[in-house]
Amino acid sequence: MSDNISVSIFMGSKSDLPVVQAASDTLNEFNIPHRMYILSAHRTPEEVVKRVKESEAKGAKVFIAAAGMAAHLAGAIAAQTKKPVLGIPLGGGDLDGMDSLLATVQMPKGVPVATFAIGKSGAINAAICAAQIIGTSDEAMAKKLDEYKLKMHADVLEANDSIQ
Ligand code: RP5
Repeated sequence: MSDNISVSIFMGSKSDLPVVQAASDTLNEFNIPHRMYILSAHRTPEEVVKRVKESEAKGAKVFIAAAGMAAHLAGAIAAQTKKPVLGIPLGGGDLDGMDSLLATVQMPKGVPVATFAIGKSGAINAAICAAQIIGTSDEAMAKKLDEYKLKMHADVLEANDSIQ
């Protein structure tokens, strides 16, 4: 049995899972092998480094990192890898995600984190973006993305028809 993965998802706390699950569900829609880690840049920094290296050894091409509050997880991962890192800022703290948005997006030059919307929409978009990155060199994935877009288009038109 191969336990190769294409994407690794990290989240800072178990409390993040209800939102981050949407990223995993979306990767599953595209049949993208992945695994999830609950590890914190602040509470378990050494374990984060170890699992980034483990993910790369398992073939991860893209990292997704979700955290709330002082959200340093995506940046801490980006410091350890040359693979693209997609950051999802999470709400839930007293500042409703504005804290994690700024902490995730404001990376110093040389260490990019591609930052998505706060919360579930960001989690879904990060997964779609991971599919798009994979799709740049994988024709079958590019085709699945075409189908995804066509379905989204058809769903909106159907909703529009349903209220006429
Ligand atoms: C962040 O702090 C986590 O990503 C989470 O969003 C937030 C709160 O964590 P818990 O106190 O719920 O574990 O590091």
